[in-house]
Amino acid sequence: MPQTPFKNHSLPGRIEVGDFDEGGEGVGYHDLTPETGNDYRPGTAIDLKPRPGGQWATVDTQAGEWTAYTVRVPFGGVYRCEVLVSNDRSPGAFRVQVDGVDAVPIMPAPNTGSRDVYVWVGVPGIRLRSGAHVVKLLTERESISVEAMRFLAEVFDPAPPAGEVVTTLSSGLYRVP
Ligand SMILES: [Ca+2]
Repeated sequence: MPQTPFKNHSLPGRIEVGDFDEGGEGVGYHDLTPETGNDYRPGTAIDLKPRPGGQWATVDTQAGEWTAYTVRVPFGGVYRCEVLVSNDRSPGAFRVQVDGVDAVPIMPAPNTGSRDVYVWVGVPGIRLRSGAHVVKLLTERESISVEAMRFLAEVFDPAPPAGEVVTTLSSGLYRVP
C-alpha cells in the first residue's frame, strides 16, 4: 500500500500522534506488537490510548518503533520542533527525522513521574524548506508515550521581491548554526 496522508498536516502546526500516514507496517509506521486494541486507527498495530481531552496517545512504545507523517510546509523558514511526551520509566528517548535527516537528534524524555503527565520537549533552529516532507517520530529507548508533535515557526524566509524568478530548491532540511 502506498504512503498517503491520513490527515492533511500543514506546518507550522500540531500533529496528533495517531494521525500517522496510511500504508501500514513499514510504510506509515513500524510497531513491534501486532495487536492494537484501539478504536481510532483500526487495522493498524500502533498502540493508542485515549487521553482525557479526546486525543489519542501512543503508549509504552518500544525502541525501534516509529510513526510517519506527510506534511506540507507552505512557507520555508526556521522552526522549533517539540514532542509532547510522557515517561514514567527512565530512560526513555526519542528522535524526529524529516526526509530521513535528524531534525531532533536522539533526545531523552524527562521522567514525568506518571504516564498521565506530558511535557513538551524539543529543539529550535530547524530549517525547513517549503514543500512536502515526511516527518518521522522514532522511539529510541523505551518506554515513552507520545500525544503529539508540533512545529512552531521561529523565522519565515523572506518573500521574494515581485517579479523575481524563484529557483525551486530540493526538499530537505538543515540545522541552523
Ligand atoms: Ca501494537
